[in-house]
Amino acid sequence: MYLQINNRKCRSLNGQWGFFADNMGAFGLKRSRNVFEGLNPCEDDRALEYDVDAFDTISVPGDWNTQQKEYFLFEGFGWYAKRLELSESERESIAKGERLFLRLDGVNYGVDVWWNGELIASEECPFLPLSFELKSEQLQSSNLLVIRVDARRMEHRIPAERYDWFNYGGLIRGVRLVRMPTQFIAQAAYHSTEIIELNEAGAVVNGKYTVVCDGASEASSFELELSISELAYQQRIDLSSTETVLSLDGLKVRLWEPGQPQLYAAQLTLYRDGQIVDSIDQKIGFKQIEVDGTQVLLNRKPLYLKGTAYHEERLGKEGGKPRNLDDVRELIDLAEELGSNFLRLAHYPYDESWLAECDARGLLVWDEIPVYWEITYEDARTQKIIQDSATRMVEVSRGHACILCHAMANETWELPGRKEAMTLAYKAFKQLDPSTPVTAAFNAPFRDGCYDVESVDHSIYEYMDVVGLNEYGGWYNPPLAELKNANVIVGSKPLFITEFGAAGPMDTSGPDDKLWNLDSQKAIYESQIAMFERCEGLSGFTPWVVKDFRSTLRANGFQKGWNRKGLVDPEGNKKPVFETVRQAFSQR
Ligand code: GCB
Repeated sequence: MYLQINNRKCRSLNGQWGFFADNMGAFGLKRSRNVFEGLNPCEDDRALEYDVDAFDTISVPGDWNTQQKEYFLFEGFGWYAKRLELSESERESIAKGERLFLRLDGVNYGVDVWWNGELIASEECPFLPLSFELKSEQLQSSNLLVIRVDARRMEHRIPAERYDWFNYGGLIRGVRLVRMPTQFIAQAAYHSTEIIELNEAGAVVNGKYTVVCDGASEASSFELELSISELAYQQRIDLSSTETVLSLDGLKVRLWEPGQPQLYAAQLTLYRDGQIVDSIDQKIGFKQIEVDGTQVLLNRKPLYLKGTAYHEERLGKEGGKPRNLDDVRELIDLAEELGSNFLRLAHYPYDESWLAECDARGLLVWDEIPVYWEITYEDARTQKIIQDSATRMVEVSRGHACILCHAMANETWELPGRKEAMTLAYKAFKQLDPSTPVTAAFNAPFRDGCYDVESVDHSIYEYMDVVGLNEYGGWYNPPLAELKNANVIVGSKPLFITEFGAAGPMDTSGPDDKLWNLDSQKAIYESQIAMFERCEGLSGFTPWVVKDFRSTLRANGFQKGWNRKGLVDPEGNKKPVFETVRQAFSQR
């Protein structure tokens, strides 16, 4: 289930955990499984060889790769162990009906969870929040939590075995225990703003609030109240099912948009037989996205995207997943310095703190499920991960004001079963968040001096509300000289460039037509940007990529395990192209 955190009080389990790197996947087999049953190795010979209390330690959140040298290239099973005390009063309240959930904010990749030796969950829904309920009878005063993270790259997974980034494994995001009342609001998301009237002072809008409650039984009567005090707005309804969609009509608001990120505090309260049983606070924003021919309209105005594209990798020469909010903020600061209005959070779902930051800063966001390059669409396991990822990603993001579009793929092509499998993602997106455009990033060959996405027969193209194009003119193909008169064809839908770029290793220089130096990187950018300016009707562009990032695919002498196409180097030092892009954005 998806348990939204909002402002709920949680007990953080972040910090030091026991850790064992198991390259054979040997634990959990036969007698060795006793290791996570918490048996005392001195008292019980079945556990003689294993002792979770003697594991090395590791920090959570954090990938394991950048925490110790010997884990750097480790892609197997990582076993995490933590002992947890629960007070008598905590256990009593849970025995009386309060509920307790273990929440993993995001794991790479698969996960199995044992609570006091009992397997309570096995999931493959990478990078997204997972919650598991712990029942009163499973709780003791001292408990052992063991989590196995399976970070192997596998053909049936998304992404599959080959991709251009680094496989940072482990409990990459926070872990917490969440105590909830018997009946509670599990999810609440405001979305689908429709502008009815627009003037200088603001707008009159309609919108929808989807609320999912858990535990509400027929024996009692439940009511749900929404209040937005700044707007003097209140609505109270009887709950007839666990999922409810509230219609908000005729609200006079200031709209949310880049440069004016107006947010409002909303409060939802759940009543049982007239008594408050649960309540949450969240921040919402009102913005309308429409597609009009080949234009994207934000609050009825044409939108030109000045984008910054990311990997979720922190600044610093080691790389690694962000470990705290400051790491995330430093990365988003770069987009603001560039003058961007849009972040492409490529190629997998990012921690929710990115979305909250972008809500507050007024930056639009593209989120993306990891359907990347080769995918085994016909495999039922793959289909399930695609559908679960699409559903969970949108459950997390749809209530955020910053969301511009949901992406179902990056650079995929016609392999058997593609359309059928991607229909699952499309339906999940549209069912949960009908007003947000669906998109994907496509390749198009450079033919007759042009890039034309519609010249390629992509079976998923019909699902696109807006289209992303990745092209690497000047870098992969064609050479820089041919870019001078090149063009991008905008077809029947809004099109924006989701990737272009060139590598620029630090401290290099050279002629424009020779690759692998900062000067030719800049020349390629200038030529590319000139092409975008020539291209009529283009909806914006996004350089690939803000920062050099680790990738095992990148193995020449300039790369040494890093994709060097960043506007800044791993530590955040700016390359000359940073200024090129900043200026181009400032002229828009
Ligand atoms: C692409 C991919 C991106 C790569 C990039 C590159 O088209 O979408 O993940 O990192 O090219 O640098 O080749």
